[in-house]
Amino acid sequence: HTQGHDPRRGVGTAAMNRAILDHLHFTMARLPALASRNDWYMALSHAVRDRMLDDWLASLHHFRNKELKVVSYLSAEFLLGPHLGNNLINTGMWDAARDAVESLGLRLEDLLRQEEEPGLGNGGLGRLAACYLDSLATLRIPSIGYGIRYEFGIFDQLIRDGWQVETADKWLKFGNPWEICRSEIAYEVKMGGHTEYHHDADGRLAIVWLPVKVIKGVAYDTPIAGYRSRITGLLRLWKSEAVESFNFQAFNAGEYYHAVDEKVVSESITKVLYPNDEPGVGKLLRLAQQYFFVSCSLQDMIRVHLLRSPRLEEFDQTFAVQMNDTHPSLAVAELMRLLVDEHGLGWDAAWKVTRSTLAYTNHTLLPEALEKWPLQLFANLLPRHLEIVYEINRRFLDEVSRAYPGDQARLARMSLIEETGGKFVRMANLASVGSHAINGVAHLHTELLKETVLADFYQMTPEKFCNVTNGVTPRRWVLLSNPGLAWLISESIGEEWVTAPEKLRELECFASDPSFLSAWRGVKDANKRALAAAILERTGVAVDPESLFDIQVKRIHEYKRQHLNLLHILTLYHRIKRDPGAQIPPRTFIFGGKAAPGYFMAKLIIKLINSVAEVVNADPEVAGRLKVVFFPDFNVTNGQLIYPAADLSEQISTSGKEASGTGNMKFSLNGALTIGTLDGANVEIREEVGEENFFLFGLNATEVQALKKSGYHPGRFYEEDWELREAIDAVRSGLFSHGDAGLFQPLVDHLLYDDEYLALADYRSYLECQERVSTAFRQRELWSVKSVLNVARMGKFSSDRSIREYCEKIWKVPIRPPFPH
Ligand code: 26V
Repeated sequence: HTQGHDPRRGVGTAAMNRAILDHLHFTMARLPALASRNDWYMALSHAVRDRMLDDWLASLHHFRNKELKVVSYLSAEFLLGPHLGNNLINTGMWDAARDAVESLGLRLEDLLRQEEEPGLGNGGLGRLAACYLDSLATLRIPSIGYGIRYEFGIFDQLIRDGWQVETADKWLKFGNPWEICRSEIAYEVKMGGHTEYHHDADGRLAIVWLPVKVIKGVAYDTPIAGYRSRITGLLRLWKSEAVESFNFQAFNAGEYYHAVDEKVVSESITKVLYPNDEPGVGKLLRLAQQYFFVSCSLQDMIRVHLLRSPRLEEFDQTFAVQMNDTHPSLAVAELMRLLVDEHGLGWDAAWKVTRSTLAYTNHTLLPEALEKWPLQLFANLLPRHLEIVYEINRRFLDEVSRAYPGDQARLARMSLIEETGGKFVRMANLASVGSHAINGVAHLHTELLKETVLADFYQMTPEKFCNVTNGVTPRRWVLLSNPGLAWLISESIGEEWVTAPEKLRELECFASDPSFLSAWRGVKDANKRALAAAILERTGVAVDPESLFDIQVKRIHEYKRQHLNLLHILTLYHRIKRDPGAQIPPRTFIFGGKAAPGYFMAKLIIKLINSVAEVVNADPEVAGRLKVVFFPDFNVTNGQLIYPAADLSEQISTSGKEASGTGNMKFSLNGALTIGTLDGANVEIREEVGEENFFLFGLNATEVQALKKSGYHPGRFYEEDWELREAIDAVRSGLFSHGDAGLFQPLVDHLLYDDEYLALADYRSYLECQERVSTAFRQRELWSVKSVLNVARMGKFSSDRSIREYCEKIWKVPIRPPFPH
């Protein structure tokens, strides 16, 4: 390219300054004197986007290159977080943009803050997809992320009187400079109706699906910059619209308004993201969302494939398709339908190519989280797909009976259709049967998957199973969010760690260098002061940056045990009140996370956190020693502020319940020490950082199973541990609810009489472990050494490593050498 000569491509300060002013004028139609902060943000973002286009267009061209297999990541969620800062980092334009913005009398920080983050995901699963897009582009692998362009992403969380209140996330309100609407890339998606069988002129059977409704999906493309890789990935999100035939020439007003109603229905498909961790069964609109985006994506892939080759039997050489959980698992039936019904392939040829194209990642073992759709609902929306599912099932169960003659129970368990008490389509079974590879997201999770929910499938086809432990991108989660730490690391060992994080090991020898350790601590302290300022601004609570920042941020769920954390806080509170001389280093407990709107217990836990905070923070007897904060609206943007400021990372789920966790990795990469159970990726983090640098407590997964089997009685733990009793009784007494003893009764009863997640069983072990934390934190120098060693040994958890493993084990995509710098 002609960078440097062509002012539209120049990345120097002067060229950027010019470009921003040009966009303010030609794109935003604003005079500088009258421009709002959003106008400047938009102008800057357009200037940055312009400079991503050469690489992007070159990268898109790769889709036509027969030699290159394209990775297609199908996900109902992409929790991207703000683009601007990340794009400046990855493209290397940060300094020029900052200087250009300053030359205009503005501050880059302010413009970065202006961006509304695209919160198109619930939590870990959606954020993982976003980290993987970053790594795919960084590793120069041609890739497309396919998903849904929700008009409203995950709700914004407000806290009113200690309760969570949800408000609509109007992220598109001021425009989105990062997306390009490709009106000409659009597909029709049928829904409802019935099927008919006809014989054509040659006597061949033709299957016709006569839908009651047809919806159009339009592509919205967003460029995903790789880190200095000159490759820009594609995120293609589908928006639903009414089809062209939308009838404006209706005969009468009634029909006209009916046509308008139809348009509203069509557009409603991609209106809103569902909170996926809400208990309760299938909503029709959610099934429609899943089918809609899967169908658009597969039609798009087939179009791309046909540009390369007319032979659809070779589709698996063009695309490796990863299904992110079961949300896109309709891909199994839809690809069969497209190949057989629309493109005339025989069943066997279609099945062969379907299986070798698709792969399935499982993200949870919780039985209530395994998707299944009521058969009638499925039949009504997708009549043709149900026939296909039946045919897949018939052939599959034949195989099962051949492999296990007479084993009726096994047949019933493996069937794609559940028939015990109400009929359902089991999406995990569909995904498993239709894939050549099935993976879990951490070593322990994969082992448990093979032993529990997918045991029958593992026994029949063990070769399909593998593990790919999750990872996070060090670009967003260190370089962008923790520039102080990134700078200190690069000063010491060079910059290669950003794409070769195993190099972080070289930090180990700095762990004995007092001046390095004090600089390290200086970075942490500055990050803590920044978080303290944000806490004061958003909650009115003043916290001491010198205190131990003990942080638990993640979705609120009983299995994650925020209430166990609370029991520790209550115990410390009582200990200090009983013995004001108690040697307990000052702590600030910080919580953050959203509860699914319909999940009563999770919302009650938020209320309890806020109620405990109210009492503890106002009590002069613990002033300067304990503070409790609920940081509202935990999202990617807030995470970037919070992870770098943590001393202690809370990863305290019941062992065997958290598939992997990825927040655990973000904390540790930013120098926090972990207190955690042997669950998910914690196990591997502890292996890497060393057991002496990890605070372990609690039952392991085997012990959890054994205790449950032998009959767990939480009441006994309550009876036998007076400090636990004191903590629970305080909640029960109304101390935290202005005397209203009933308010937290459901939570207390749940703990005493059920306690599905064994909080009471792990209480004592957790407390003892927290005492070890307190002791360790008093030796600040030693704490910093452990912090450095944590970061030095976290290289494994870069999402680049995860993506390389997917390439090798599942996608069969060659790993390209790093881009020469
Ligand atoms: C769904 C549901 C639905 C019913 C109520 C309970 C419940 C709980 C959780 C979920 C989410 C399942 C899928 C998911 O988000 N899994 C997360 O995936 C992350 C990325 O692999 C992983 O780090 C988290 O441990 C895992 O929970």
